Amino acid sequence: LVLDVLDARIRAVRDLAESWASRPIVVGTAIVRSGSLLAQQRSYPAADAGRWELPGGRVEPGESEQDAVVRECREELAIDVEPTGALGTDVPLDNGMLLRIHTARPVEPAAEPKPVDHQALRWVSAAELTDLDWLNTDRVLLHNMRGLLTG
Ligand code: 9L3
Ligand code: MG
Repeated sequence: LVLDVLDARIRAVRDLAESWASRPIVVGTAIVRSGSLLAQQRSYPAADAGRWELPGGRVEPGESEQDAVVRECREELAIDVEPTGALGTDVPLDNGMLLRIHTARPVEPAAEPKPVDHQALRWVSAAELTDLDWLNTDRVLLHNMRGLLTG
């Protein structure tokens, strides 16, 4: 009986780990230039309109996270970036996906990003980070964002 209970526990933990590992990934991108971080203001859905996030979106089937970072930054910012690493830990989203932040550098620092599908873009200094009304999911990573800007 004890072994049955243990076995059930082990199975439950393994199932949880597997369901977590198989969650679709949404990549966010932390782009730093001259000591500021690029944030964008959502225009949809209505519940999130006006709130700020790191650029990014869902990783498509067969696509690497790095490829998704590059594609999303082209689509949303109209700039080319090169992924350079990871930031913070995964944040669970309401829709069952996981938000995972990558760091990236603009390939051409002089090319100014444009808000293709968003209300606005803003380069934010460490001191200004808390001025923005971040999405709750991105707010979780504020201390990581600050660390990126203050070294
Ligand atoms: N999301 C949260 N924080 C972010 C990003 C890029 C995305 N920094 C959430 C918002 C949506 C979902 O992930 O619920 C999919 O993102 P998108 O495809 O609407 O950008
Ligand atoms: Mg997006």
